[in-house]
Amino acid sequence: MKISRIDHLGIAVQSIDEVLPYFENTLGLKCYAVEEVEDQKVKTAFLKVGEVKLELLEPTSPESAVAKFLEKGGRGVHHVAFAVEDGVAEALAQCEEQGIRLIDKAPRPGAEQMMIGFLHPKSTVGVLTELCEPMKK
Ligand code: CMX
Repeated sequence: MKISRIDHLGIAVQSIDEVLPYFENTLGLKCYAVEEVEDQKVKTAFLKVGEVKLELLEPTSPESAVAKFLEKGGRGVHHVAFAVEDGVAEALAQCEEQGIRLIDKAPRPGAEQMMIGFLHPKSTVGVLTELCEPMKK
């Protein structure tokens, strides 16, 4: 697969409203989009740091993967998302061929008009890994 860049870092938070002053006032970053991703049961807020984005993730349901992560004591960086040039479907297929455990067998829609697919952290040295590409127009 060809990874072109880190697209974003996902950061799990209990409340976007509570943490935004730190990112905006202390770090001087600007939140440019807030979006709910129903499928993933999260509300997201995006900030740009150069080419890389930070995605703040607030669970919208106790069933959310992010809610479970926070409940089990997880804090801070939740996942790393790589932009793939040859498409998420192809990248997932290549990973599966190499014995990597997939969370998503096929790409699904995520925030920011991206198609996404997750690899299981047990297969990726403990780092929950997202592969993503812009949705086709
Ligand atoms: N990073 C690293 N490890 C993680 C993790 C994370 N974010 N989340 C869970 N784990 C680990 C746990 O620590 C646990 O390890 P141990 O067995 O050693 O304790 C193991 O994975 C299993 O964890 P679990 O609590 O039993 O959680 P689940 O199996 O129910 O779910 C996962 C884990 C990764 C499969 C699930 O969180 C998932 O499907 N994630 C992908 C979707 C997602 O995260 N969506 C939110 C973001 C959406 C977006 O960006 O738009």
